[in-house]
Amino acid sequence: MTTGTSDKKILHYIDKPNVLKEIARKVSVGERISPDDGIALFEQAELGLLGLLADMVRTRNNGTNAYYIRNFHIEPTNICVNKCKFCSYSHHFSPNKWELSVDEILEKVKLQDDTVLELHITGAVHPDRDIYYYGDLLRKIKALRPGLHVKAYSAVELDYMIEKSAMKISEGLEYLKSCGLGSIPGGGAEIFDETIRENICGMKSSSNRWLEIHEIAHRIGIPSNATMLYGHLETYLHRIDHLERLRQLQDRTGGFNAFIPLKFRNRNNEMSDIAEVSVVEDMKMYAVARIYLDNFPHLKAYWPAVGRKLAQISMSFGVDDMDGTINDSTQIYSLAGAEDQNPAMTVSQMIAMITEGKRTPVERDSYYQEMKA
Ligand code: V47
Ligand code: SF4
Repeated sequence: MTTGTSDKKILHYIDKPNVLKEIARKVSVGERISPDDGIALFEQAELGLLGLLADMVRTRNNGTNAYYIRNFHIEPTNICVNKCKFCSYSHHFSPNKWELSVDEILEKVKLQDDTVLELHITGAVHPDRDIYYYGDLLRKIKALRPGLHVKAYSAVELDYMIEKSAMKISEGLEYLKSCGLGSIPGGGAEIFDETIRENICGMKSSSNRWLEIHEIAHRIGIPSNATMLYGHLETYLHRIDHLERLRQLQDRTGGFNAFIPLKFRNRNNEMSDIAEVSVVEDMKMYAVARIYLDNFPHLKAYWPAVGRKLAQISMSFGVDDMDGTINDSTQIYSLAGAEDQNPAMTVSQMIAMITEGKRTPVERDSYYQEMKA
């Protein structure tokens, strides 16, 4: 297989250590890289090489397209049974404590115009709310806006509500699907390594449980995303272990749409003593994820978390999805110290950001179908 210009540029790297030469060869012919290769990329490859290799994979999957969606978030509550050390959002750390009523949530839905295609619902794990509460909420939202795709409830929220209702995971997911659940967001994955997970979010659902919930969701026709929280206590080995577990699951089901690396932000939480990683480290993370996850169709930069500038640059390191317009509807990252305290982007700002990054802006729906003007 040839890849044109990128192939020629890669010759520039022929003097690199053998291991990088061999990785470059594998990527250029579409061969899967190994966990050791992934570590070598993190440890030895300079950004120029990473950008080229990630760009090859991105181009193969998505051409010059960079996708965005008109979307908004609803965070129903920040009252949480868990106490993750990195969290600035839950009632344990945030200055505010809230639980929206169903009517208040429906009011927020009514405020959005018909061009908005997707609602992302996620929040804390409320001790008193069960699966019927959340199923009923989905039904009411769909009754109000049948065409709105609802991507809702992280695997951690799902684990709690399904367990509370004494259902099997498959029963709980089937029930929520029948109420209008369209897909599952990628939250709660954090870092799969059990020792680090225990340290930073020991009360949370286990890694195996997170993977099991996504696997069952895929089998019953509910697609999902996957995330990884990076830039805290984890090593490159832990990052590759996380990517490897996701790649294996995706080989079995093909149900993941996008992978979203989430940079640890250190304001107002119990891990504030840990410095945030550099932009170089962020770009490495995007590029290695794009190269390693050869079976994931999309790599997303979640701009409210990393800032617009970093998201824009990430398009040269494998990213093809800029998430969406958001409409100032999420607080998770503003509370943790992100640059945008009221995240909202107009479609023209989104198009300008993508065009300046030399990509083709494509408005998408939740299934990555292009929206025709
Ligand atoms: O699981 C919480 C993360 C996630 C911090 O699927 C933090 O399209 C960094 O998963 N620093 C929830 N990260 C958000 C999420 C998400 C966001 C956007 C799109 C999608 C999608 C999913 O936020 C949590 C956790 O990993 N998080 N606190 C923090 N201080
Ligand atoms: Fe609760 Fe989620 Fe915050 Fe953990 S990250 S404390 S589960 S809201």
